[in-house]
Amino acid sequence: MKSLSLFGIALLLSACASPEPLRPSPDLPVASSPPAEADMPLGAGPSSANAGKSLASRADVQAFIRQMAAQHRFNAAQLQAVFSRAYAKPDIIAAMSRPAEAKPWYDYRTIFVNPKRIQGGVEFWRANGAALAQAEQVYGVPPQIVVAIIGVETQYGGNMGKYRVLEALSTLAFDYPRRAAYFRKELENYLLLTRAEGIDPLTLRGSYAGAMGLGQFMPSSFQSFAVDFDGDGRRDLWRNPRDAIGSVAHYFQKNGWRNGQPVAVPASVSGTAYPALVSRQVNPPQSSVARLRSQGIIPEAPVSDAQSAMLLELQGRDRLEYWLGFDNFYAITRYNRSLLYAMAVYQLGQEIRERYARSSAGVMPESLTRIARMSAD
Ligand SMILES: [Ca+2]
Repeated sequence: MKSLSLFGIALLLSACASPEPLRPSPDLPVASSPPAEADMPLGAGPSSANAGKSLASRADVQAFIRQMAAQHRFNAAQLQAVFSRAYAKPDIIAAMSRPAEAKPWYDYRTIFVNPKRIQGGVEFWRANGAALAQAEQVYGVPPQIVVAIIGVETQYGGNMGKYRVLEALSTLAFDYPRRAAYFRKELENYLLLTRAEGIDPLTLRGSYAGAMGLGQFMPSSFQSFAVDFDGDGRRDLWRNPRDAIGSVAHYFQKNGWRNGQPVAVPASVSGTAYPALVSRQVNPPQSSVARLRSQGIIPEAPVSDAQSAMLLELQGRDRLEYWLGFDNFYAITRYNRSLLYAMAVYQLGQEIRERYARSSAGVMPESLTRIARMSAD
């Protein structure tokens, strides 16, 4: 979920309805984004009645402030002062309401798995090797996954979002009825976390849905998974890559990542049974490699027959591609509920890993390099 300037297009998120994702974009495409403010009709959308008025002047915000004071002992006058300097942003409602554009895999892939983002990942890995190694040791999540997430989410911190988080969350909490309950809770968590971290809630910036920092954490995910990985007493996911790396790895550890297990492998298909077995929505793997094999679906790399697996069908430029996705593939979708997102993170990570190993001249044994290359192909 980041800004338009980067991609100029809205990407799809597979639109499945439930359950609530654990992290970022509720129904938001990753890397989708709001249009430039200049493009927006002034006063459009549900908040036009409140155009130009501060959030503090609204009865619904007043009720929210009273609730925060009662439930969490906030100082109502201080919150009042904060909201008197914040405004709803109608362009956020417009961006949320715009239907996600479905892109075929070959277009989606190009946006994330490209030379610039691969090279950026190698540089990020070099600059943060110690933190990545420590995260792998502590949480069992390999560097290439953490690096690829940060690369896909924010171009390694190059694009963490331009909206005041307070205004993004308030706009969606009070002017976007369809998701109001979700975003009110996120706003509540945001005020709690900024208080806990000693941060002025008016200062932080994020995506138009309120996702924050290098890994684009929603406030509730920040509360549950952000860690002070460098031990300086603060959880800073904006300017401290070490904290961001630890927090992304911690997120994966708590959301089903299985250390040492595969993510996905290419497969060949034959016969007539496989089309009905293709996973088109985000669900945990419900079959086994052995069962899929018996239906004519053959993994093209060594993998245990007992491994849980789902069959993926991706639209390549010239033909359909088939892959098996495993539990760790599903774990990536916990970060952003999209099969294409998970495959992009995986393939970007493999490319970064291979390039990093090659450029580190002999650091990685040839056999590992070969495996990385095989999985990336
Ligand atoms: Ca820290």
